[in-house]
Amino acid sequence: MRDGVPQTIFRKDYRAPDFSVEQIDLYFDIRAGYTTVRATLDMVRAVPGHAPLVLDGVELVLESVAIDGVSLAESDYSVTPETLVISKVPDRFKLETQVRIAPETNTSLEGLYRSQSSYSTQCEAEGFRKITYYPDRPDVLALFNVTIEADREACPVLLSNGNLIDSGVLDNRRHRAVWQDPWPKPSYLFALVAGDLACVEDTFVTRSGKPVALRVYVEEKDRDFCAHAIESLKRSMRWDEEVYGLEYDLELFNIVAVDDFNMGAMENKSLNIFNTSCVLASPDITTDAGYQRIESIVAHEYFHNFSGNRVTCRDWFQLSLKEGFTVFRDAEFTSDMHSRGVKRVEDVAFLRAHQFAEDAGPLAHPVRPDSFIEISNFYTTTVYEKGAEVVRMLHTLLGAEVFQRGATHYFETYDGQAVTCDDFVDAMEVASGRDLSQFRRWYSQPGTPLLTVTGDYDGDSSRYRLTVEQSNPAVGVASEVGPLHMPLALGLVVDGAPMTMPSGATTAVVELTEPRQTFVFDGVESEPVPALLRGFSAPVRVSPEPDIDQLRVLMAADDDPFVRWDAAQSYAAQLMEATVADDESESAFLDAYGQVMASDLDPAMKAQTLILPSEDYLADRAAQRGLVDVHSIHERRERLKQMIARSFAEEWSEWFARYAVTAAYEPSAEQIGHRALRHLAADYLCYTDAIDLEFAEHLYAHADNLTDRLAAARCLINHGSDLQRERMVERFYEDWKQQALVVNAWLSLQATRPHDDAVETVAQLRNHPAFDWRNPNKLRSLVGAMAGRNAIAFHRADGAGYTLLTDTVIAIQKANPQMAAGMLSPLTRFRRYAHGVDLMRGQLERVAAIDDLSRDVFEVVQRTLD
Ligand code: 0A1
Ligand code: ZN
Repeated sequence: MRDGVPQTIFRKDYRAPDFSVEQIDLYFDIRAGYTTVRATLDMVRAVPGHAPLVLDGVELVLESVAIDGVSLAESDYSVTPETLVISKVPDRFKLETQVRIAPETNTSLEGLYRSQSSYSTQCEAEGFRKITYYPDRPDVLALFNVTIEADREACPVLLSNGNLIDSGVLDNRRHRAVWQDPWPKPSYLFALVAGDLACVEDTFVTRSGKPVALRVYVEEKDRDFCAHAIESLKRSMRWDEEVYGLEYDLELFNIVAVDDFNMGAMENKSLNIFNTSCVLASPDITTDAGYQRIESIVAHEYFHNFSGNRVTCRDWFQLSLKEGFTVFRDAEFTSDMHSRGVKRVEDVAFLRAHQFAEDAGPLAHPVRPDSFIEISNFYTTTVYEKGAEVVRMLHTLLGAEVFQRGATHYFETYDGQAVTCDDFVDAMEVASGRDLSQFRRWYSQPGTPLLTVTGDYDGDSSRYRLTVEQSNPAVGVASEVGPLHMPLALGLVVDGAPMTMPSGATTAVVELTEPRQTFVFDGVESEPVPALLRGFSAPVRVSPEPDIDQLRVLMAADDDPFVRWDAAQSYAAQLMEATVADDESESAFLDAYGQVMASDLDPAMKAQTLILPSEDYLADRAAQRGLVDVHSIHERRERLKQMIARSFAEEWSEWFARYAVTAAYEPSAEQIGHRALRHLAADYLCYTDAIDLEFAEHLYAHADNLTDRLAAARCLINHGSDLQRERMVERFYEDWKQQALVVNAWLSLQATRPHDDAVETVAQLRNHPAFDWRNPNKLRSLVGAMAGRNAIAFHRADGAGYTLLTDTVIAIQKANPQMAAGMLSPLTRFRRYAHGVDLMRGQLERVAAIDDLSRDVFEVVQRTLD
């Protein structure tokens, strides 16, 4: 580290701000090469005393500073690399500053920067300090007035938050727009966009009859790709009215698409900024999964208007207050719009493959972290997805109606305030009249809890006793915070059917609060198979898993889609993990697999159930038993695929024909389900001997959509001859080189080919004209895809995969610290792997030795190696 060891910030040190800002008037003068920012802050001392004024500011060139109209001399203030300090200020005053910034050379994509031909901002979490001097913390809420001046031709569109209250033409081909946001907000929700963008417009009428203009701004060439985002936005707005009673609070809602963006999207008040990959859609550039992802991200950002913007976070340790809750809200939205079962299964698969691994590794942290060096490193699956699971558990414990009352109470009580996770739980306590103090432990306890279960059936008394013990291996058996409070949505399958509980339903929600607890069920006519976590009612692991006989019962007879899917996953996983292959178990598995194929499950759910557990999930399971051997996992999975392929060879051919979609492409549930089954069949056909992959050539040639094209290309690239692969790679690029997002998919296709030499391919592609080191989507699609989604290449025996990732991280870490730190993530799991522990650690040490390491990367490396 160049400037000494970066400072750790602790949650326990939180202090309310010394000053509040009632209003900020911002003036931007955008010129080629530099921008001048004038800020006038109406400031009030909030805590009596004589504390100096300390403002955050990074990479700003200070040109002037004045208080109440009087310029300050240099001796009146001091400037450090990250602050402006004025030691003597009155209790109420106007502070005026003028700074110069350089968006054109801002490669960090935080603050104001240039992407393609536009200027845009990213201020969460601490980007506003790269725009002007300000108390850049979420508990300082102010009214923002923003004036933007720029060249009329280069930047015909000038946007900021709130309402446009004035605009006009100026001399020298320049023009101006004045925006006023009537809602007080923290600086992280500020946004500005200036550029030459096309606008696609629509209207939404709120339930009380108020029209809202909806505008999506994109590059002219992308004008035709906005319809899906607009429809998704309208559905989200309606859903929030219907489910949460929340009606949009301005007359305008803008979405802007930018190509260079570190994350998916950002919920700036009334001016959401999106990564192009999360908003632009058409059958040729978007997959089925992409359509669904766009809908859920549009919804997520819209829902933040209340969970995040109207009620915001007191400090960044409370990030899950807005993120966990908003992920829960967007998941419920998707479940209501589409299939609840499929959505739950997808979310649990993601949580297990990614969050469980994070929670078991060196970067584990509570949903509400206790300390950080760089907050950008905490936009994690723990804060987002586990945070959402915590909210979901409240929903399960309290029931939908009480939860909804709690949410309404939360939005009403804390409107316009910056609050904490505890305040959220308080609202739920008020609505339910329940004591949730033990439940709060979820916010401070890292690690995935383990439930150890034993069942005891007594036929004479028809009584079944289920004993559940909870522990948390990551933090030791005697966890610091004590046992957690969690809902178990239990069912019992008796004689091939779910038993009706005394409540009349087949599920009983029981509450686990003790380290060890026994639940008793009477009137159980024969030995039951317990379904422990219907709907995955708590984010835990369960041991022991049901045995194969029990899994077969659950797969066939339980009435919960998650339990059926989970049983199928477990069954396949146990078979792949068996130390010796045994014909009898294999044929029993194939028999069960065939039954699912022949079942009347809806197509999307059937596809989910038939897709074997991912290598990531299998790796997480392996890590519970010892070290992970990714090559053995891959080989075992491939072997099982081969078996399934051969056993059902005829069915796969038949399915490939049967599930061909003849109607024009639309991302409807029916078509998506059929394509999923067809592509599953195509994948299995690649493992049968008799085929020369002609079906894949045909699929590509006749496709009218990206989902089919990628499925076909994957068959040819992963299973074809060298010639077939090379031809496909070339043809795909020639066909789609004009569409950046499709080119990204093309990069990923090559980066995820499960073969050693994907490392060399990726290394070479970094020099391809389609690659751009400064663009996060390209980095993620190429190097990120190899490291995160190609275990065979990444964990190559000679360590070339690790070296390639590390070289990339080192190359970008100064220019874009956030991206670099995020990309390091696969290396942080190094303790899990039998293969290459030393090599992986060696690469982390190589990064650690760099002397001008960014704060972001420093923190990740330090916490990992500690
Ligand atoms: N709040 C956004 C995520 C986000 C976070 C940080 C960003 O820049 C570093 C950008 C976006 C969300 O949850 O969608
Ligand atoms: Zn969010």
